[in-house]
Amino acid sequence: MAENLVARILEEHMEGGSLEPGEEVSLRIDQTLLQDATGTMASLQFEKMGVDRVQVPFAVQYVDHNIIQLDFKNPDDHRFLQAFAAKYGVYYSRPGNGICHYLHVERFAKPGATLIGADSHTTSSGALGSIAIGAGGLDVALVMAGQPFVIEVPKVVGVELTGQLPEWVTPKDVILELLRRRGVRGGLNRVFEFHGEGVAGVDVTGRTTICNMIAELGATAGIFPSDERTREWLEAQERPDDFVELSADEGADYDEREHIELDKLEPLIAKPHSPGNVVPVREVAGTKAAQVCLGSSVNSGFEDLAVAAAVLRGESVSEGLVLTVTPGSRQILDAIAQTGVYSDLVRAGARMLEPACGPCVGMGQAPPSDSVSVRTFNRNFPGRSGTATDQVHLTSPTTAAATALRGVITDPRELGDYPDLPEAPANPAVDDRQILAPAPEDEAGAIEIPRGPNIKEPPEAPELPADLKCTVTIVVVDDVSTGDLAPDGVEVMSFRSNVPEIAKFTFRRFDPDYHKKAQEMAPGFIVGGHNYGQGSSREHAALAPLHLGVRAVIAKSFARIHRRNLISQGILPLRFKDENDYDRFEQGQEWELPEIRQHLENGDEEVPLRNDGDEVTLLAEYSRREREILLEGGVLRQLRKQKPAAAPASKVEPGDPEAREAADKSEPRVQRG
Ligand code: MIC
Repeated sequence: MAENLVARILEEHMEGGSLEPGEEVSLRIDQTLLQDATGTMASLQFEKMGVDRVQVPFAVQYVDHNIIQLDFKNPDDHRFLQAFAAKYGVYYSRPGNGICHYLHVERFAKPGATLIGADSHTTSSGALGSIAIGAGGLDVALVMAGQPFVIEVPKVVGVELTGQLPEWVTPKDVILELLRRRGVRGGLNRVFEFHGEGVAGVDVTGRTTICNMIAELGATAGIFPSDERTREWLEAQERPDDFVELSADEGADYDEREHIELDKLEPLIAKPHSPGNVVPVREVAGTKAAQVCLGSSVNSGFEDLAVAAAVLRGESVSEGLVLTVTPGSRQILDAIAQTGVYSDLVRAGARMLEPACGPCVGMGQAPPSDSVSVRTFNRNFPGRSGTATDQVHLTSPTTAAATALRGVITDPRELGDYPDLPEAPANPAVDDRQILAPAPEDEAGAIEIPRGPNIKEPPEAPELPADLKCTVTIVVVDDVSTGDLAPDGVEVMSFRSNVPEIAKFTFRRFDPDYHKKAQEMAPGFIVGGHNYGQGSSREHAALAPLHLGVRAVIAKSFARIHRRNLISQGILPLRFKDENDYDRFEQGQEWELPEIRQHLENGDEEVPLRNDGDEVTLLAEYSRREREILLEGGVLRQLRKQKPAAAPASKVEPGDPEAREAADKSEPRVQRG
């Protein structure tokens, strides 16, 4: 059978289970990634696992999200993370060095490798032919402690690209086209594998954009073959030895197929308030915009910024709006400085921001009330920008640049000929001095980890009781995002290491007093619609409800990462057997899951939920592994029970020379700072 690329890489990393779609497979992981907003909690959880040093061949901690230092909280977290990284064997990328996804593709991602990261956009590294998957912090901590990563085997969607992108149309439009076709639920438990003659025309930065936003489809990952483009990229990054050619077999099998004719694409835009709400730019052209934001974890590559600079060269940003520009990394910042792109943007009136996630997660630059903000970002969930009444549109850098020039949403094809762009510098400033290597093992024991007053231990669920009687604390609609559960923005995100405080913001968009009510009603249920918990990997969206006494979420369907985070934290995700039953639920009702413990022990897939003679059937579709976690009350409690405590299924035993050699080979060439 002609094999696709995903199957080949999974097979090479398989340690147990089966590769049948829908079954669980356990994977050997080559690399892990944490960023600061998820990293403190993951590190606190790692510390509970009783392991002295990370057990994966390569682990890295980036600092790129909680960058605004309004007070002590974020800098205290950065200091904690730096010491944690040095002590436990993790590379540490300093604040200001860049956005984790850009940096990982530049410096560390490898064709054929597996990467697990505590950020949903970890998928970006699929651009270099890695299987790169976003997960909750606790899941990443487990992998760092040496456990394999167990995952439901995804279906593989073969996306054939043919032809060439027309002028002004960009890789962002490719991913927006997939979102237009499939919506934000259309990628659940799927990996999108790109192939076909059109692939060669998409460079690594463009592939990164596509793989980054594959997360918006709810997908597990996206992947490109490793080809000439990959080789050129790795050579420019001074890591030619990381190149291996990789592609699917001729005529490979796929579970589903998509075909995108690149020549036929046109500029696209996602309207408020969902990345799946995609229309051609011409349908909204002429809409007045108050803000344009270029950059962030997508579209902050050299070419993305260079095209905007060329459009704006010698012109001025429209009087009616403000333009912000965020380069993806220090390397890109250096490249735009060397080539005059920076200067063109500055002269046109752009507000230049440091290389960090920035306004994409509401770290400043909130737009004015009720105004249209046109962003090259990946998410436009309501209020994510920091302004409750925002009208965020997501689009490509060419459409964003044309809009910045004209002041209204503009189809960039109206600008006429495509401008000449400066060549990217042949030798980008490949410089890893801002990525600090961990302390040698014999010095690590002496490192003290400073903990600021905002750093608090994570909560843990109790064991699952025999029967579970709970009050419905809230009933929410379809597509609730993790940003509704644990909001974005400077204020809330500075509590990422403090669950009791962050819990006060849970569901604030629906009810600012939710946290008080939930605590009064505890133990509680949350009732949700489809795609409950879409978006980010933040496990705070599970930890905060846990702190408020939530024991189960009953929904029509769940987003992949959030469902997994609920289970890891000991909260039951249950689905309606009959979706119409959703309408029977109201805040304040008491319902009971009788003999829930017994049902889980039996492996029953249907469980009753009762209320005064009324009965609803719920689906408890768990693997054996998931049932065991839920019965114990979460992964950490389960680990504590196991003897010896938290023994890692280490791939690199100290005395195992073969494994050590493999690990050494995969260590990147970063220097101690
Ligand atoms: C996002 O884009 O939503 C984030 C912020 O990067 C999150 C991570 C987080 O919440 O810290 C994600 O994508 O997982």
